[in-house]
Amino acid sequence: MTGQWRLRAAFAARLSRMYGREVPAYTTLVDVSREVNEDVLRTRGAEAERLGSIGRVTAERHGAIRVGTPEELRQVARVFGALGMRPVGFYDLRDTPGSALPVVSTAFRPVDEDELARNPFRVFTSMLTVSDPRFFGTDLRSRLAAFLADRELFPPELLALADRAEAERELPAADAERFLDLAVRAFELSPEPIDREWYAALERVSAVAADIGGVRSTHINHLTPRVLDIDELYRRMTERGIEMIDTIQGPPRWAGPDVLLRQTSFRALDEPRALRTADGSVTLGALRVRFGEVEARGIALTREGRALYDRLLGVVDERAAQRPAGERGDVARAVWSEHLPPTERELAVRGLGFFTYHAVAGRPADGSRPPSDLAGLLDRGWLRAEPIVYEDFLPRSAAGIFQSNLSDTGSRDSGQEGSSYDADRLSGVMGRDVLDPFTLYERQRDRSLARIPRALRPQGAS
Ligand code: OOG
Ligand code: NI
Repeated sequence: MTGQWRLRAAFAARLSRMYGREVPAYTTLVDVSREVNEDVLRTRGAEAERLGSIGRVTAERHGAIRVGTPEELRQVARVFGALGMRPVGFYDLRDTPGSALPVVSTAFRPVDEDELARNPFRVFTSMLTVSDPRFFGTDLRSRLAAFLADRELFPPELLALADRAEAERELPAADAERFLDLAVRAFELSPEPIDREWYAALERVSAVAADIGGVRSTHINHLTPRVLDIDELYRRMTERGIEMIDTIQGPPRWAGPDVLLRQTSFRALDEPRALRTADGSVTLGALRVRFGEVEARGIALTREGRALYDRLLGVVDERAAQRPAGERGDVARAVWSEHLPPTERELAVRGLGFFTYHAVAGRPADGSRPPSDLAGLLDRGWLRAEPIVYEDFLPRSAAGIFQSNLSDTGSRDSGQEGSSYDADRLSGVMGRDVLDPFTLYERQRDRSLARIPRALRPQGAS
């Protein structure tokens, strides 16, 4: 029998092999990431593993895929359900200024601590908002709906195996093999010729719409390794002649604790694709839709911490607007130093970051009674705080990653009323709850508090 987490780990590993064959620069990225991680481990020692064991970090990937319809999203949720991955978070990228991104998204990932520790594979999954009149006029919308209704992304055999794996939380070895084979195949780039005119019609609205609705299959858009020093990674990739986008998205590099998520990518590569022209002949063309991305993960922020982060981004925008573009990093670092606590302890005490709390064995031997506040408990050695890693995504970085790899801005009719999508609507579509990331982190913290003796529970903590 193959249990769910082994299925998930095997799927991630096979997807990685497949993607490496399709996009050789990805293999370079994985190699350089591994080198950087080994170097960081050597120079920083145990501290390097504070946000995850080297085993976890080395195997860690996130993927991104894009589907066209609620029905397709429901199906993909079944495939990920088989792997113990649940939808977490809702991201609406449609209002991104400057580019047309007609998608709403969620991320499928494991939610339990031990499952995350075994294999944290996650997939950022976007669904085309076909019914949003800001992007698609009546005629294009009905042609698009008909095109999408007519395609099949996931064969019935795959879905049947997925349902079984989800219900039984395992599959017999031979079925597991078949499931993995079909699942990886569903995300390969299809050699089927693309209708050039149809693709171009969608591209005029949005390159993302064409990538999703212009072809009869889906494919993995990128697969992202995790790295312990993303600035060093950026330097080494650039040294190898790989042209990276001009920034690292998310928080700046600074002397304080890493929070949330920092990401960067290199540009989409031209890939040869067969194109069918209006007269029916097939020619070889090239499309640019996929790219390489890498990320560094930090500490999850509480709702208050996240609100502060979002506010600081606004401050950075304002100040950076008055300075040359190359100085944004310096501006961000200055803003960070003014407003964010420089230590993990402070992040915990000010309620800005998520931690688990643990009673320290052999606590103070001077016979004193434990203080009642978190700061006292930490400072006097009664409790130890371990950071909780941010397992999710950032809407602005996601939009930036989508955008930085598009050559055209596309078009959007902002005079129209957008159709409303939210987490509830996506939950209804999938028949599964889109989980709230904050609630998941809170639960993890609260479980740790419940395990420590009552006398050591900080006042005000739930
Ligand atoms: C997804 C872009 C978002 C991330 O890491 O924020 C993303 C896509 O391009 O389909 O993957
Ligand atoms: Ni990504």
